[in-house]
Amino acid sequence: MSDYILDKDTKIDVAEILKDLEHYHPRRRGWTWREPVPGLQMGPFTYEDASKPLKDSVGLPPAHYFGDIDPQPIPVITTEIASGRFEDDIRRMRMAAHHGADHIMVIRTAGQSHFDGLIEGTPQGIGGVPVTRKQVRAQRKALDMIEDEVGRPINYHSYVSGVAGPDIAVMFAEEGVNGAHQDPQYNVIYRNINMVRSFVDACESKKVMAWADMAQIDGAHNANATARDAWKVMPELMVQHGINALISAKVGMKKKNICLSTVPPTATPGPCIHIDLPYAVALRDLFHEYRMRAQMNTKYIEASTREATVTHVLNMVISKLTSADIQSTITPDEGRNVPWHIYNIEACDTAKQALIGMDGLMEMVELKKDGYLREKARELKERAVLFLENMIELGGYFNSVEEGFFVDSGMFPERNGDGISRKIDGGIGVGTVIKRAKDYCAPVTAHYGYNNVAQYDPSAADDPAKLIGGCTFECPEKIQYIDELDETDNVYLRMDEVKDYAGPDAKLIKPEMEWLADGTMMLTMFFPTDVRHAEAAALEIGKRMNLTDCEVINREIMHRAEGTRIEMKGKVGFSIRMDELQLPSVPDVLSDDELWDAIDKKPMRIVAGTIGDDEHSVGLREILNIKHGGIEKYGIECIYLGTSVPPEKLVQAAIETNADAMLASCIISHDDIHYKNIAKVDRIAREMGVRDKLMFVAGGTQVTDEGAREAGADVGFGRGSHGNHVATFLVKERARREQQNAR
Ligand code: Z97
Repeated sequence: MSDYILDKDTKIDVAEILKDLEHYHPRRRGWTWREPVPGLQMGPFTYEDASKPLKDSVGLPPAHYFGDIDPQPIPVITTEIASGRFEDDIRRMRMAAHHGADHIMVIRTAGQSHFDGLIEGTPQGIGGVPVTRKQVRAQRKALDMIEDEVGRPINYHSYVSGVAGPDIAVMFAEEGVNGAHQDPQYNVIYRNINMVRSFVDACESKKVMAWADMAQIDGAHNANATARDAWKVMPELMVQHGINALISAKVGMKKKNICLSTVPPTATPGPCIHIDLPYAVALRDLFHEYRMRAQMNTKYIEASTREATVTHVLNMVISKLTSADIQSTITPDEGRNVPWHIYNIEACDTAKQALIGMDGLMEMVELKKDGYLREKARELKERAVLFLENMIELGGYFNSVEEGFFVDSGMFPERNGDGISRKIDGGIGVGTVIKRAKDYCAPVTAHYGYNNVAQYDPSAADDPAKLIGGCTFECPEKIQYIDELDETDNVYLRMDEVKDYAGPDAKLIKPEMEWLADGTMMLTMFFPTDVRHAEAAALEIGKRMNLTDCEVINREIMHRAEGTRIEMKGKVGFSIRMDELQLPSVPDVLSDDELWDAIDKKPMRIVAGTIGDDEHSVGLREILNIKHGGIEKYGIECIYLGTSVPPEKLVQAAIETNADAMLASCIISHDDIHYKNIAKVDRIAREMGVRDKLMFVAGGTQVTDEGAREAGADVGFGRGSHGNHVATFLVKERARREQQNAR
């Protein structure tokens, strides 16, 4: 086994993950929920609905105001990752985990439900990427390392539906996949896979998933996404959930592992909470024994990330007012159809921010027990029950599907006759279900239904794999691992093409949105014109900036004639050498707390002015004023002398007020007047015998630290300096001088 481990400040080396994959086996099975910590104390706050904090993570942008805390909500947070290159997805998973995702869902983009077996290797193919054993193993291995890094188990997830469902379920159980979508209704309705076959396969798949303690997500969200009007299928959604949940429980899945995939069905500008909340309440009433996987509404999402984010947050208000055990975050990715790193991460942050922001909400508010909410919820449940009764009258599920009962655009019992209809003796895999022969025997663990093991060994009746000394579930070394099969389409070739950009020792760098070195960047621009001209102008600008593959991915009208906001993607054709980058120096700054503390312990007073004939006071005020984050903020007493202060007056004022420091600001720089005036202050202070006692800080847009020190100041602050930089210098310099004097 390789001894590769992650270093928190170094990029993950995907090549290392791929090494020795043949012998890698996952270290655990099963789904993990977060550990709630009621009354969690973090920084200055107490949380009611938070879970165990992470060891290493990236907090929300304002976290630094609160001691860099990163509280984690209770629901598991999902991110869906599938850029098409699993090797790139591994890096995205690490970023997502650090932003709070602990459910990484790899979506299939190849219509894999129609593949009748497992796919090996890691083909990129055309038209989508299949989920394969190698991909799953590599990603689980990477996630095993990432979960150590963040200090929380990460659930890895993909799909078991489809003609090869049972094969995939077995592979997932072997490879330590922790959750999967499994719903025979998905096969039937959306993939036209034969219904008899789908339900038989579902039993086998669910049995395997139950053995592996995997969480299951159903496919009801697809009805929302497919229906003409998503809110009209609310009664049917409950029926779909019920069918899959009950079959799963009967096969032996624990109810706490059966998750309903629920979506607030409508979106703004509809009055969405008014419609979605009664539905959410009804669903939780009916299915209180099961878990809720709250996905966001994707049906009505457009390319505006702002809009998608608000929808996401409104959906999470519903989650909070009702419940969500898993909170999904697919959001703008899906609407924009651009699965970019930043959108995965932003959506994780949106979930974390919204849920933590609503911490403790239900201690303060309560959903009404009567009136519209409860009446509407009851009505929806009644409609669902009627739907079920109607199915029974028709002879059951199969007949109802033939009758086009599902995804009809009418709100049941209204019917518009436009539901999806499938034939009992039609669809992919029709006629493939064969009754098991009397002597049928499968020496495998977690097999559904009749299995005549006793004919060989009665003592193996409850443990068929005993016949062969354990199957792949008990003996992972029996798993047949097949590496790449396609010499022209595999991870090694893809990685070779971008090797100079990859890993901790990358030599080159390019902007990236989706795949390593894809060169893609997004530009946001505003044009004072209508949408057509704006779009054409954007593309022309892309061309003149030498970008290739320019495409407008979002356009928002500010006013039909006055203006349009455009977001455009394009690719740069050049790379930058890492060793030629000019790295900005790291400013030496103490934290706000440290600065407050230092001034609190020992007060400080300064005098300040723009010196010579300089009337430009804006910069100095930025450095001094509390309003602008200046040094006053830390309790430093500032005596502002005004503009055009003669150098001798600055020194005198410092003496008269018994100040610790003089701050001289000089913007005008022709004939080096700024440095000449700095030198004057220094000379006068020396002549008056106070230079040693006074710290002398110079600043201005044309002032450099080096130039200011040469002219006689103790330090120089140029463009981009802030109050905390100056305060840090003053506090540190005072301490240095005190130490020096003590010696
Ligand atoms: C999600 N946001 O949460 P194929 N089985 C079920 C599914 O829902 C799906 C598949 C299989 C969505 C993402 C929609 N769901 C995508 C119950 C897909 C996928 O290989 O595309 O046929 O299977 O899931």
